[in-house]
Amino acid sequence: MGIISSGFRGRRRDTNPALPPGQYETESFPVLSAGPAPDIPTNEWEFFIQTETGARHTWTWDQFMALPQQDVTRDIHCVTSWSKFGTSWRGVALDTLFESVQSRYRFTMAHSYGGYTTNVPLDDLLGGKAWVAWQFDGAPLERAHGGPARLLVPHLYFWKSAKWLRGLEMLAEDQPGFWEQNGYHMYGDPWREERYS
Ligand SMILES: Nc1nc2c(c(=O)[nH]1)N[C@H]1C(S)=C(S)[C@@H](COP(=O)(O)O)O[C@H]1N2
Ligand SMILES: [Mo]
Repeated sequence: MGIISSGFRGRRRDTNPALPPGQYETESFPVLSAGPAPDIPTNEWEFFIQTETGARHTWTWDQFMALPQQDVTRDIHCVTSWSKFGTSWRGVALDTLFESVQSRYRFTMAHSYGGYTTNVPLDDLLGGKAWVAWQFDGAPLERAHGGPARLLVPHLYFWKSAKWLRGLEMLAEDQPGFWEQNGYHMYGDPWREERYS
């Protein structure tokens, strides 16, 4: 009997190697927002990166759309335990946006329209690991999911992927954002189950 039950266990979803510990797979795309979704027309949208000198690099929507675009397909993992495999996005790599930015600071705070914040180390935004995404599944990103554009940092829990992204503030030291001040982990690696601190 033991052999049979361990055989069944081997086919359970939670042994799927693509599923981080404590997660289950969903095919739907839940909406999780701490407040109402702001309405940002693209002609009023602006993205900024602010450095220690006070320099503020800004991109209008048209300037942002003129940058090289990338199509990426990644699994995403929400701290509330759902994971969604193979989500498809189009957007601008943070590597591209940081090409014109000089900073010695190694940490960032992502700021959203509406006031949401979340902290991400600079190393986790560079090296092909993060995007400012404006398309999901071939269509403009729905407002509920962060449109016109959101941060996409798929290797960290999804609360780090700030919706309605407005800009990045460079920081000398790591500081907690909205959920991190409310008990979420400062880093949020789903493979180490860094859910809460
Ligand atoms: N601006 C903003 N970004 C946010 C949030 C939020 O409340 N406001 N929620 C975060 C959380 S907790 C998760 S799980 C994901 C949810 O993204 P989704 O609604 O597209 O699934 O967005 C993250 N980004
Ligand atoms: Mo979340």
